[in-house]
Amino acid sequence: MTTKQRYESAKEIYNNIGVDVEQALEKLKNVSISMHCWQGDDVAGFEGSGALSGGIQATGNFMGKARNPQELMADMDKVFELIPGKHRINLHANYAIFEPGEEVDRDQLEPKHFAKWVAYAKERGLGIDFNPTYFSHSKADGLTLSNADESIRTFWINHGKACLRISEYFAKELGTPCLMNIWIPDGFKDIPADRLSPRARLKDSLDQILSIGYDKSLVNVAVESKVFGIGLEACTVGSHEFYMNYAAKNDILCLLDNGHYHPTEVVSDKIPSMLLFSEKLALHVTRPIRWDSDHVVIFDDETKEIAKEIVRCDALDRVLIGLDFFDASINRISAWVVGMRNMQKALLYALLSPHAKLATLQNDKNYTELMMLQEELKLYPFGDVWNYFCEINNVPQKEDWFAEVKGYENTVLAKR
Ligand code: RNT
Ligand code: ZN
Repeated sequence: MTTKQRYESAKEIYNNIGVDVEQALEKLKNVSISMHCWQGDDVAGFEGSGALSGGIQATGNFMGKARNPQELMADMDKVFELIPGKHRINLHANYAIFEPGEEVDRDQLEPKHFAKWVAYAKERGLGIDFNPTYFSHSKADGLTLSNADESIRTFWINHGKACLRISEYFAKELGTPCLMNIWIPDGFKDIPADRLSPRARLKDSLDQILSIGYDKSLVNVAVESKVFGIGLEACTVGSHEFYMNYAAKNDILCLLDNGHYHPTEVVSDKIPSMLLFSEKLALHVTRPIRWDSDHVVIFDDETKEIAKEIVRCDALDRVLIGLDFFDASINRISAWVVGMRNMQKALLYALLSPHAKLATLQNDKNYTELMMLQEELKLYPFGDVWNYFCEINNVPQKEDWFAEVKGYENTVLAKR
């Protein structure tokens, strides 16, 4: 049977439970996922500053990591060839591209230092999202925006302001709003004596950054909380309560990273609550194994549940989906492709669920049938619809994309 024939048969099976498969494919085609640049080089960036700091870690030493902008861009191109749809790229400030002699510190960054990224994105019709980089820097040993040393705190406030201007530049150049997400590693290894003052300083620093004024139709500012980091186990200044309140009061976005909560706490459950109170929500989809390990996103239960909540809340245009993982132990391009395709698969899986029917069962307290149907749905011919989606979007189906990655590994990565 051809892919198309399998699809037609699957479509009929889904139609029988009231799912409009064509509409699902149409919706999926229009979802752009923000692909994080930092999977390509283990969060190294182009400053040559050395070790990754801030309590995050990439482990492994697989061959062929991107060492410069050209290599990173070429690797990203390879990924985009292998995933259906049109997407976005997510850059960190430490991926600025300087002309020789043009190097500046992070508080002095300007749009021109990202002109090459804009050219890259324009040529390919991609949007850009952005992140100030508050780690891997001599002034970022433990505390940045919450530092008691005013000169260090001011340096980081200025970095935030510079990044807001750069985010506006991206949005204007590319004609699509830029998400600027603030995550800082600030915290304490051991029991602090004062949890209030660092948080008060962080609050003031954010106020100062936002005070420069920016066009809200161009830039969505988000704040990303965290429960702990390596070396910052006892207290995180930018905690969930801190940022959820800050975002609500200042009408900016919360970004939920599903590696940043207690191990049995799930982001999927938070999505509907957040959407009741905010117009937009941002996500970092990742896979934490026992801690915020940033493993590659797979097609697992929580990824599916996150996708289901987005779809059920009819919020595909309100939830800004980005990925956040960095695995250096396997082919980095394969890692990207697996993660991107899995996020799309999870969305398709959610779009192929008869939500109204299931909700009726819940409302009627028909929990027996609800459980039965939710379980049976798991074996519906989802893969046949996915393969057809790949076919009509001109990308390889099933595992066929891997030969491309292997070829690239042999001809390009192995020579680095
Ligand atoms: C760290 C946060 C943050 C980073 C990136 C590199 O725990 O998840 O989003 O992963 O900014
Ligand atoms: Zn994150």
